[in-house]
Amino acid sequence: MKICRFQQNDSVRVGLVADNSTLLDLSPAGITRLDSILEHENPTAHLSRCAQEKLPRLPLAEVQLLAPIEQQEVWAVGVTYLRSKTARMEESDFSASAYDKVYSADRPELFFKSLAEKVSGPGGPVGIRMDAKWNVPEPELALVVNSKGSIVGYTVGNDMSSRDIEGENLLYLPQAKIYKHSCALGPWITLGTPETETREWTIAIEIKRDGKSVFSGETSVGRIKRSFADLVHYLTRSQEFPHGAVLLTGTGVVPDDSFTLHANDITEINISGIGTLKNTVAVV
Ligand code: DO4
Ligand code: MG
Repeated sequence: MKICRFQQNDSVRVGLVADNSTLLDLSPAGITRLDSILEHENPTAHLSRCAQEKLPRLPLAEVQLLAPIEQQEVWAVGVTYLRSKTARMEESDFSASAYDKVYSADRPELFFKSLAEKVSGPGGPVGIRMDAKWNVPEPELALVVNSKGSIVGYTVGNDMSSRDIEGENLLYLPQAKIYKHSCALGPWITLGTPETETREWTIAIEIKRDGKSVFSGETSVGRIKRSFADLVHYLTRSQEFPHGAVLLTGTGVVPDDSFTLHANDITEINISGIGTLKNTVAVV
């Protein structure tokens, strides 16, 4: 089951995605916020009951989808794929041993990424810093975690990053990773898939410039080195998330070192069990 946030006229509502072109507006069933589903003890059963009511059907093309997040903090883990470790070590002699060590250490690299209100949604901008020369998208599976620390769903994430700033000095990581429009999520949340099934999903990205493809790449969720339970365990250690959290699980697709994003490039990230998140690059 897939749930989304959308705007129609001036109101923000929650929808159940019925198929590739239609959603059911859940507001007549009393569901006006995602958290009423995400915090429910059985989100999919709750939603199935609500969906039995006669609900308005809306063409997806006629609504504005919003980032599927309300008040959750967004966090990210890094260096969870071998490809990411190798890319990071090549990017910086200075930091190479830190990336090498964190890939095999018990404790993962974990960093704060964004406040909910700063996240870009489907069709929104993703930023490249005006003081960076080497910028990339990072296509990542995002775990949707409720306030009890349970993984209740998944969405598509983009952990936009400035590789020259990150490579210059590890201590610049927050500047390389956290700036205006540096995080995008969407197009919706897929609920109720067990980790074993999610690990079969593929993550693909295509970047288009002036209508032509300039980069494409693909990986599999199954290549993430750590279990989801382990990642959430470290996220929630000595920490509370009263509104839940969204956790980006790291990138396994890194373009060649000669590639950098340009303003107006289009990024399209598809995760097979979820859908496609499309954004336009803007200099910030
Ligand atoms: O320390 C660098 C961050 C790596 C990252 O964001 C990733 O692997 O996805
Ligand atoms: Mg990342």
